[in-house]
Amino acid sequence: DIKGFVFDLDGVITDTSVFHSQAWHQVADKVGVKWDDELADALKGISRMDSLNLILAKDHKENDFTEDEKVALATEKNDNYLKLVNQMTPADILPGIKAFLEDLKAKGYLLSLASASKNSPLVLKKLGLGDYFPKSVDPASLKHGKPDPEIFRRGAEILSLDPAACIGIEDAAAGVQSINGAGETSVGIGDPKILAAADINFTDTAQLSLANIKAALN
Ligand code: G16
Ligand code: MG
Repeated sequence: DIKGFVFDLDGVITDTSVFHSQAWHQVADKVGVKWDDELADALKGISRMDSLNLILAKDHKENDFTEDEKVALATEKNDNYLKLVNQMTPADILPGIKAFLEDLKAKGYLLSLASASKNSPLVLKKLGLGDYFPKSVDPASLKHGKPDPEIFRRGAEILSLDPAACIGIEDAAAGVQSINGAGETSVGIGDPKILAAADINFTDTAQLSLANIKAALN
C-alpha cells in the first residue's frame, strides 16, 4: 500500500528547469561550448558541479580549467540562477500541483522532497509551499547524486517508510532511474521517450492526481 510521495522539485513542482538552463547557457557561451536541447535535458536533476563537468566534457574542455576556475564558473551560474528565482511567486507553481498536494495532505499521505538543488528551501518559500514539505533530503549530505538511488531512498527513510510504500515523482531520466533503483514506484512527468523507464508516465503535471495514478497502476 502506498503511504508516501517523494517529490522532485525542478520540473515537477515548478519550472525552474528553464531557469537552470538559461543560467547554464550563459556559462556555456562564456567557455565556448555549444548549447543545445540535448545538453539541457542531460543536466536535469544533476548536481551543480556534475552539470558543469558535463558541459565542459561535451567539447573535451574538462581539463582546461583549474578547480578554482570551475568553482568560480559554478558560482557565476548560481548567481544567474538566483536572480531568476528571486522573481518567482506562487503563480509559478506548475498546473495541478497545488490541488494534488492538498489532496495528498488531506488524505494523510506523507510527503518529502528529493531535490538535488541546494536552493530548494528558497524556491519552496518563494512558491509558498514550505509547509507541505517539512521533510527534505539535504543534497549536501549525499555521497552520490541522481541517477544513484541514494536521494530517493533517503526520501522514504526520512518519512520512516519502506521505499515500496512510496511513489517518486520526477521529470528527469536520471531521477526516474534513481526512483527505480530505490525500489519505489516511479511517475515520470514529460516526454515518454526520454522517461521510458518510468512505471507511469504523464506528459504534464496537470494529469497528476491520485485517481490517474491508481488507474495507471491497475
Ligand atoms: C535540480 C536541477 C538541476 C540542478 C540541480 C542542482 O535538481 O534539475 O538542473 O543542477 O538541482 O541545483 P542547485 O545548483 O540549485 O544546487 P532536481 O533534483 O530538483 O530536479
Ligand atoms: Mg527535476
